[in-house]
Amino acid sequence: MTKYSLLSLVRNAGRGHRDWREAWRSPEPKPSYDALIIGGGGHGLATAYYLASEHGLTNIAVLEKGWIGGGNTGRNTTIIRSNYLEDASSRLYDHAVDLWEGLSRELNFNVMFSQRGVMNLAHNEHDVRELRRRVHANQLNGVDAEWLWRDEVQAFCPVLNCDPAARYPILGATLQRRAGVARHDAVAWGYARGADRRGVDVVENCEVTGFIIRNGEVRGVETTRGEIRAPKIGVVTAGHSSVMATMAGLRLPIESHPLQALVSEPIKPILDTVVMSNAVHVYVSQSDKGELVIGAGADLYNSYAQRGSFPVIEETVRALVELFPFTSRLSMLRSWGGIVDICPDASPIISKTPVRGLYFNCGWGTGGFKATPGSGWVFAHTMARDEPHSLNAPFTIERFHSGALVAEHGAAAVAH
Ligand code: FAD
Ligand code: PYC
Repeated sequence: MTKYSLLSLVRNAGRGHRDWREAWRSPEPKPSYDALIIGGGGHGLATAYYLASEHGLTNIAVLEKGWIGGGNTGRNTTIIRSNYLEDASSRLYDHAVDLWEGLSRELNFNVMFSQRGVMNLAHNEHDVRELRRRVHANQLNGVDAEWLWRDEVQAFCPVLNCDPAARYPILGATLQRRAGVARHDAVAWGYARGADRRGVDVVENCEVTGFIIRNGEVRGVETTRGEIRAPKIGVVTAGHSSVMATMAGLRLPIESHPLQALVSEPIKPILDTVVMSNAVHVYVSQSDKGELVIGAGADLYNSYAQRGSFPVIEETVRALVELFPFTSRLSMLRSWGGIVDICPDASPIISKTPVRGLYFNCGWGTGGFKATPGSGWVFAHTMARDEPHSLNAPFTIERFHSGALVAEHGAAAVAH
């Protein structure tokens, strides 16, 4: 600890929880801006930050119906990796990992990016073939990926049940060492503070209820706090993308499902990597507080409720105990759900729309947290230049007409 941070700690401890400087302002929305972002999750806030920092657009606002980070950004299990199969996805997600590596410094806010590695387990011959194919594809794309056989998996993660007599024995695993986890709230807070300091208005408790569209061009939005005009509007409302599209007279090829997660009581450090298994279906990491952070597949029905059904939790915990038998005596503390918008090819839409000036960034499904900085970066480019960056050009809405899908169901690694 430096002399200055010690002084700051003493000064702040001495005054109790009073007179904290706001990390970002709470401005009244202005009647008009040069651009609006709808949705104050990580992706929306990152878009606003990069619009200001990379493209000089500072007369802009983020409109959030609740509180920033209260959607999927604050509800996810924070796994970050870029080991996707298709070239287009590898490039997009790996660009995000590059940005994650410098993000705490860029924002001067500790997002606690911890590159502890992510393993995807193989439990049968099909898994082995499919995952090794992905390792090869990743290596060809410059994404760090390794294949581990069972003994190497056991050495890398000693608490994992690698008994060959297990019901679904572990035959091997992929390992991406640059992958890991980050602190989800800090990502929203860091981008909000960074955007605010560049002049962006972050407006919470402001729900968008309609679009003002004239002659095929977007002119503004109706909100619970009045009408706000802008010639460019980016919609980044995971879980409600179809709802927003309908307001603009558009239809998206998206299905919305609940996705749940849960945490155990805190325990001493025991798991220093991230383990994902599709076959028994669970993924798990250990938080800095000591809780095991656990998730699995989406609930199969469509819903806009931010909670799922108990059988999914039961199945998830069963899989957890199978892979980590020591967890059988752990109490679970709490569970929650988010709503994930899933495209037919399990890849996102980052795109212009048939309405001029209206852009959508959505469909990240069960796996968009990892992309947050990269998604904001390319979406800011798309909005500022009115054309996609080469990194997101394959992810337009038109692909559902042309058939140029980016099929990533395997690498999405979460059943839906
Ligand atoms: P959000 O954070 O949901 O932000 C959208 C915002 O839009 C919300 O705050 C919402 O209130 C706001 N909004 C909606 N409608 C309106 C309106 N009309 N007006 C104004 N505001 C509006 N991804 C990973 O990469 N790794 C993981 O480990 C992972 N685990 C997950 C686990 C769970 C349980 C869940 C639910 C998701 C998980 N994901 C994971 C997916 C990831 O959370 C999302 O893809 C990502 O966080 C989406 O970020 P966002 O900023 O687009 O959305
Ligand atoms: O995309 O890696 C992922 C993920 C893990 C948990 C939910 N999504």
